Amino acid sequence: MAKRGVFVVIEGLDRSGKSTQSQRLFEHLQEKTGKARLLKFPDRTTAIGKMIDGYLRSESDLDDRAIHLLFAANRWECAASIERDLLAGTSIVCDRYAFSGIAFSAAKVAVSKSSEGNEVRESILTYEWCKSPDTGLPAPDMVIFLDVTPEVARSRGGYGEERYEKEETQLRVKEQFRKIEQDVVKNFTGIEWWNLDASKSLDEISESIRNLVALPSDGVPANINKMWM
Ligand code: DGP
Repeated sequence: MAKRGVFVVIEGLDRSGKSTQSQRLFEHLQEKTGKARLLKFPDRTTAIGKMIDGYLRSESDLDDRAIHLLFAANRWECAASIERDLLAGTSIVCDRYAFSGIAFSAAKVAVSKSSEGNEVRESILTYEWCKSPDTGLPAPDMVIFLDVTPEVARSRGGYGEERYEKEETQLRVKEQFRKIEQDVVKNFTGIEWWNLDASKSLDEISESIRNLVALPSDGVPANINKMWM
């Protein structure tokens, strides 16, 4: 039987260079092993992905729970093929996964005014609620989080026009990623979590990622863990 492929997720805030690094790692694994697949979530090409795309561009408005479930469903659409490919020896590089799912939804706040006239921000969805729709998805072997400061993001041309691309939102999302990291490190021994400084040059980051990914490919466990189980 073919040795199982390695499953690597690249996570990070907007403007952290995730998509470039995912592409580079995919090309590296393809060259090294001949069997690699690049995935990106949200996958805007499916029927569910098109609804997500309309929401992100603010062309449609959806209930916060409904859109959260659509993002998760968009990952579930690929779950069986991820598992099949890994077992057939194909390595998978995934640009965002369930970790973005939790971070972006758990970071949502409702803003109201207190009786003194101060702005009050309250979470809309709890962390635990955000975790549950992705429970049971194939879990990656490692998550590489590209850490970028708002200053660096600004120097790269700032955020774009989409719904979450605002500095205040990104800072709250970053806090949620820290919480997820602690959760993974404490409760989920099957996943390695690495933080990389995304302010370095593209080549330096690619090299660090290649060095990290060389480790599990030598000894990937035969079974595939399930998210949060
Ligand atoms: P990208 O195509 O990588 O630029 O991602 C689009 C935006 O969607 C980005 O601001 C992050 C956000 N996002 C990605 N995955 C999820 C998810 O599962 N849930 C939520 N709420 N937002 C997500």
